[in-house]
Amino acid sequence: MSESSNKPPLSLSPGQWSFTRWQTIGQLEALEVHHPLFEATLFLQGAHLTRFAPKDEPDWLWLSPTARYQPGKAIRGGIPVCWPWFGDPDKNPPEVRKRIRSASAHGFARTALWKLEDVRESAHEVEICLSLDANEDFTDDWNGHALALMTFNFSIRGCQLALTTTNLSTEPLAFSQALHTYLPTPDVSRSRVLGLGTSDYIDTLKDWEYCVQEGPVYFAGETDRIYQCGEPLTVVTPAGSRKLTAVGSDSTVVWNPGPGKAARLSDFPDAAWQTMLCVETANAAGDYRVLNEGQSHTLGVLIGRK
Ligand code: TA6
Repeated sequence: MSESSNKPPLSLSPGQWSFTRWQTIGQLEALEVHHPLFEATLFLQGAHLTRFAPKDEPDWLWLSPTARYQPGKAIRGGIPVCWPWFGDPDKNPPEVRKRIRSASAHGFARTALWKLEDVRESAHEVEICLSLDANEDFTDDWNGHALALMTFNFSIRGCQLALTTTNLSTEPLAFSQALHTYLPTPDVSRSRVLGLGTSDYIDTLKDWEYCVQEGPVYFAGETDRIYQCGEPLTVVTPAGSRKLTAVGSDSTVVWNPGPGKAARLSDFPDAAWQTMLCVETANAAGDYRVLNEGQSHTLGVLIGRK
């Protein structure tokens, strides 16, 4: 994570931005970054990064060709922010579950409108910070009060995300979360994830049975696992390798819908399961976090070159 000492200079308003500009895509507001060294697209809804590509390189993130850009609709692809719970509410630990009043998966942050807090630009990087005050406006979904800050740092090295949660209530706050990264591959059947070699995991497709990983994770149809591991991972595809380095995480979700679920997913072409995979930096299952009043926790990931 970039230290405050070497933060790029602050640009106070859109008029002073050199590389960043507002863009309307579909019905949503986005920030487009056109830097000499990289490009990125970031939506205010969900603090949702949908595109990051260093100059002269293909996009590092997968985005559905049938994604929709409508208020209240999660964008399929990029890096959805799953917060203040991950996955099915009923599959969360009781401490997390008791705060959830919605039946929706992955929390409300990814469809909420975040506030732009800061844009910093330099010859080498762009940093963008957004906030979400999860207050009484969200009581239909959740019983809690917390501030979420999402900081994105883009450079030629890659893109790093940091999601900091601060408990603004007087009660301890239990929550789960994930940075739900979609990655592209020419062929998922010839792709693998390295670094989970001996980890325990929950196989959500085998009635949430506990299993032990042996060696690389391959994809032979639908895969949906919560690994008890927060170590650096390498995703190897026929197009090359990508390294994911986590911060504040001891769980990683690996997912591919396979042909069956792909046909049931929204905004997802039936054959698209063959050209994507998700490696999600998380605090999921037993790795949920509890914050006392005023305490903070940061979940982060650096997506970089191997
Ligand atoms: O992270 C894996 C997962 O929980 C899968 O079970 C699948 O549901 C995926 O997330 C996508 O969820 P979404 O709500 O974005 O369609």
